[in-house]
Amino acid sequence: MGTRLIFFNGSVVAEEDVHISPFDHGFLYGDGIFEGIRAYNGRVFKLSEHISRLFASAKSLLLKIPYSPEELASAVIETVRANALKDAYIRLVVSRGEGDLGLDPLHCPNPTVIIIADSIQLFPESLYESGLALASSAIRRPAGDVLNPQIKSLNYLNSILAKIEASQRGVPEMVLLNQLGHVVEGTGDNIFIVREQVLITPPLSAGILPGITRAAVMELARGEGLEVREENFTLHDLYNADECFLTGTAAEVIPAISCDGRAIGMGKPGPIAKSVRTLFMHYAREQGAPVYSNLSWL
Ligand code: PXG
Repeated sequence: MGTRLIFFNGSVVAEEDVHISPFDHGFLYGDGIFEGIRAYNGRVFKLSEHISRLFASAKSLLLKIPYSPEELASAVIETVRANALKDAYIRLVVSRGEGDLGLDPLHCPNPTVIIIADSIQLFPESLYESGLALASSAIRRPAGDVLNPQIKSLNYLNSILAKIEASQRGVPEMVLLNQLGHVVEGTGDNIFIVREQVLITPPLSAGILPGITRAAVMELARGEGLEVREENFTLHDLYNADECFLTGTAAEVIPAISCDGRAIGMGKPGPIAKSVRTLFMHYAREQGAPVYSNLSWL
């Protein structure tokens, strides 16, 4: 892998030339926000949705992003182009910036903005065919009045604790519940179950990240005439579902075949999960903001 080119506070520079202060509050306190975005086939998927979600997270944290949404969208495209990528995983990070050794964000006048364009493989390829085994986590997602899961912040310790549990339980991914015992999401992905041909996913009010893949899947499934409901459900409902799958920018659409040792449905990827995955992968390749004005060489 050659040197990656990174957007860093307004210019695209070599990875080695990115210097972030030890006093950056993103590092000291996890004070900042991010987006994980993908480019497929020379197009950035759902770019304006990701930019909007970033600005919504920033608003809640009173973090002033020093660019307009349009400027930031162009910076994402410029970074992918600078790295000559067709398919990419893009990480856009805005931290509170350099301050002093105190929590107060008012002492951080200049947010740090970074865009990385690289690749990601969240789960091994074979799991997309065979499906994931899940386990339910003892770690609860924080309630909206503790740390709102709708804010995509740099504090991922809640998910990281669950990931540690995943490796100890010998499964690739965990399912988290909220404090009411409702299933909410995975460590970095949203969850759907299928029951009698109906897709069910937890509502935003359960305390989830409003996933952009989740929204795309809901729209695609409805376009195929499938019923999709946003409804709370429990582990019992998950164990007894006909099918289950997870969605996320990194995870894409991946079937799940068991949870806590209970087979879900037939214990193999179900027909709706498979067709939603196929629909999504086609859609992702065709949609999105073009990175290269002349797409003919692709
Ligand atoms: N829930 C959570 C908690 C997430 O972090 C999603 C759902 C899915 O949202 P999108 O918009 O991507 O469909 C996420 C996104 C990783 C990784 O390495 C995961 C995410 C972002 C970046 C990296 O697992 N999660």
